[in-house]
Amino acid sequence: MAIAETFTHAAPATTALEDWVDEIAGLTQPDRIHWVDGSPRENEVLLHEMVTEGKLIKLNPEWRPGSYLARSHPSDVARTEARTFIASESETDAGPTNNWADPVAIRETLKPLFAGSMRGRTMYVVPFSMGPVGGPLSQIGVQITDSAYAVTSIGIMTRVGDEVRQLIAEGQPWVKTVHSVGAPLVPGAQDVAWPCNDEKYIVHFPEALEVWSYGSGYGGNAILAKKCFALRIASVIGRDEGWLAEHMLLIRVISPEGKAYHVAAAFPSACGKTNLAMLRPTIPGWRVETLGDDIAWLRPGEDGRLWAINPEAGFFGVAPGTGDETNVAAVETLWGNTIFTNVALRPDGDVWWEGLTREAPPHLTDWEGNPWTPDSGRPAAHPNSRFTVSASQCPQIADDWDAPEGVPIDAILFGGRRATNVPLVVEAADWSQGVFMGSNISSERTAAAEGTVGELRRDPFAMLPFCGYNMGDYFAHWLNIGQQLWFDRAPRIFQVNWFRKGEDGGFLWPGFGENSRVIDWIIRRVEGEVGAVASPIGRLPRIEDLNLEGIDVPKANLDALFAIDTESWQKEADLTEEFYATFEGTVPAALRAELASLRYRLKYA
Ligand code: GTP
Ligand code: SPV
Ligand code: MN
Repeated sequence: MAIAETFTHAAPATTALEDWVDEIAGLTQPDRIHWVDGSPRENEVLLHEMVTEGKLIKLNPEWRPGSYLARSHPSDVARTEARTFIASESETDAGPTNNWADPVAIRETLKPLFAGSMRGRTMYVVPFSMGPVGGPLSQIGVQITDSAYAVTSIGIMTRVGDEVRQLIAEGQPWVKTVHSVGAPLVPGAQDVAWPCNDEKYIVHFPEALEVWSYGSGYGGNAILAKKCFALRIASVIGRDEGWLAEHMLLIRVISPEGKAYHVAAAFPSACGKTNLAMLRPTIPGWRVETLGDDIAWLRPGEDGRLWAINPEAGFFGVAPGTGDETNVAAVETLWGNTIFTNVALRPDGDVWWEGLTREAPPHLTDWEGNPWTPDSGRPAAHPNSRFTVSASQCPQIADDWDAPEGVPIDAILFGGRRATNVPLVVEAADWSQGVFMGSNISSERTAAAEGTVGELRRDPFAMLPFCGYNMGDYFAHWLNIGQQLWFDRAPRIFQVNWFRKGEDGGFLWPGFGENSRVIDWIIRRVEGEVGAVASPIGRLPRIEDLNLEGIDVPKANLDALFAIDTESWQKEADLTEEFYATFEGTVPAALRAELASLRYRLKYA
């Protein structure tokens, strides 16, 4: 029996939803429609079907129960920023950092692509909630997709179920998202393991609250609840309603005295969010509980504090570099019930990637399905290979991680991957200097998006690929949010950089669990327990205030980690000025004033 027949069942009548589903089915012409209910049994059937169709490899249940490996098409391994568009009514609303598309024209472009694009396939209708269903900070949406891989991923990353259809029936606003891999099957044609299309479009309609994605099966292009909705569309909703949708991890830090603090941190893609989210402090007495690893929605509360939720329900994390020595909590999270994409396969039916263990196994099948040995001269796992796993499996997830009202934030961190210039940690004097720091994040490119790895680019608030509206307006919105927080209750803002390198090209700071030493200093600053040294770029720690007990970081490294080279910083200020100049005058005066005072301090300090 076809799966659609097995699972089609009575659900609350939601005319608007059903009309829309009919309309999309009329356009895309699927063979079957399957209303996804999010049940474990449905998930099992979908996974089983994909194994039968050769789309997933079932891993050896002895090592990795309930887990699967997907191998993407070699061309469909990361977000495609050049094919990602914001189709706002006015071009200025998308500018200058997004690709803008005229909404009327792009709908005309998309229509023939989607016409018949689901022929021979099942069209899945997936109702989902971002944040706990019905929560005050939560939002709902529906994804239509012809990819079962996307359905099972959405099932892990969001809350899927009929309660969402109930909310839609009750008239709650919802976001419409349509996804097709763009690979219709003509009768009798053999399907491939990873259907996709060379032509790709990831198009957002912020006014209509719609996302249309064509041609890609990869995470950020296909799990539309994630970057497309929870960041690009949600940032627009947040602009209009007075809150923030951010590319941030969320943690609770518990001090040796037993006091809890909440920290949100924005780092660009593949720059350490999942790692910090699952931090295992190396300094005695400190504990970290995980709340989220990629996205946070933050809203000023009536108490003058900034409250945050993680709208997701799972982790779509970078595999390479995840091992017992770096992120043991992630390794433990991945014990089972995980979908891996583009990692290597071991002969015993388990998975492997660079960094999982110190030594590579002697024989593997690489992410493209070819035989691999350690002297093959290429990575066994794709650098952007990922795991998809439920947040609830994380051994250090906070008990109340899905509390609908969220948690109050004490500190916000901005960071990037910078081999030079940016110190290990520096504190902003106030909200406006903090927003200035956020607006200036720059980072070396990683494998998380197409482009040249290693090249330095500006990535304000780690939101360059994810802000759904005008970046200058977004800066102003951050400043406005600050004004709604009561002065002494606003989170303190810090800039961090785990990636500074020495002259030998090695990292100056051991990173990972040792980052707890930086968190310790940050919390003691929040508590006003330690002083700081003024520098032209912000407040630096006094070395004697850093807890460095039990690690062996040479004095020369410490000096280098905090060295502020005035000349390089003047160049950095020039780059900021050039960057701001691309904003056609929309950079708020307060940030231009921050730049001017930075220049002043660099000159006269
Ligand atoms: P996205 O999921 O793409 O948003 O990435 P992310 O920000 O969650 O990055 P993640 O934590 O997955 O880290 C990406 C890479 O950075 C991995 O290879 C990590 O091993 C490495 N990394 C993370 N933290 C540190 C650190 O403190 N020091 C060093 N040297 N590398 C780190
Ligand atoms: C990122 O690239 O920031 C990710 C992966 O977290 S994706 O969902 O593809 O955007
Ligand atoms: Mn991310």
